[in-house]
Amino acid sequence: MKKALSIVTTICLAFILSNCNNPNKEAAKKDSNVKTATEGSKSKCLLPLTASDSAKFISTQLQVKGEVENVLSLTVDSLKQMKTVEIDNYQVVCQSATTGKAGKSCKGVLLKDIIYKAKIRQSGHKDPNFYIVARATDGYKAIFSWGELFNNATGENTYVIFEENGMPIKNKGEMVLICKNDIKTGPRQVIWLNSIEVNRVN
Ligand SMILES: Nc1nc2c(c(=O)[nH]1)N[C@H]1C(S)=C(S)[C@@H](COP(=O)(O)O)O[C@H]1N2
Ligand SMILES: [Mo]
Repeated sequence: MKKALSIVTTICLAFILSNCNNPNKEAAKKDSNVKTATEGSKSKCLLPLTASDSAKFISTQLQVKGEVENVLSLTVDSLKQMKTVEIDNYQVVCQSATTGKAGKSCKGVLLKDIIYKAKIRQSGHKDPNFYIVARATDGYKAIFSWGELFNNATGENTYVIFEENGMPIKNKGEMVLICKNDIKTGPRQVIWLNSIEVNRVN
């Protein structure tokens, strides 16, 4: 009898606790009618956006910030002043697909060179534990580690591009981050790129 009573009490307590007001839940409820391109594309890669919708996501500035000595605000014009590279046969392959679209030729700057310009606040060679977050205006993001960019072939294959097949990147731009040596290039391609953030793992 005593045991049955304690089971009932436990169930009641669990029920009460699960109904406690969770502020995150409330915020999520409130914003549930505001859909970003990323939320709407859980299964698709990008929402089928009209030109005027995608215009809202276009970013003309790229902020480089976080654990850096020089916070930068870059534009396509400032990237053009840096060492630019031609990238041949870049193919976007979605995580869920086996084959991608035809390869494109692109023009861009190595992400590594951008981060060199901003200069990571690194105290010495025993301070390599940084991660770099590339974010887009729709909330999409990709991460890279310091080791990948500065001590691995990925660093030679990760670019911020601003031209595709000789043309400025319009409705998916103005700048796009790509990592050419990823097996599936879709997940770490960041369209509408607007920030690069350097963070230290403490
Ligand atoms: N900003 C942003 N970038 C993004 C996405 C997104 O939803 N938002 N989707 C990704 C996915 S899942 C894929 S497969 C590719 C699709 O790129 P494409 O439209 O150039 O083929 O972009 C990636 N980059
Ligand atoms: Mo995708």
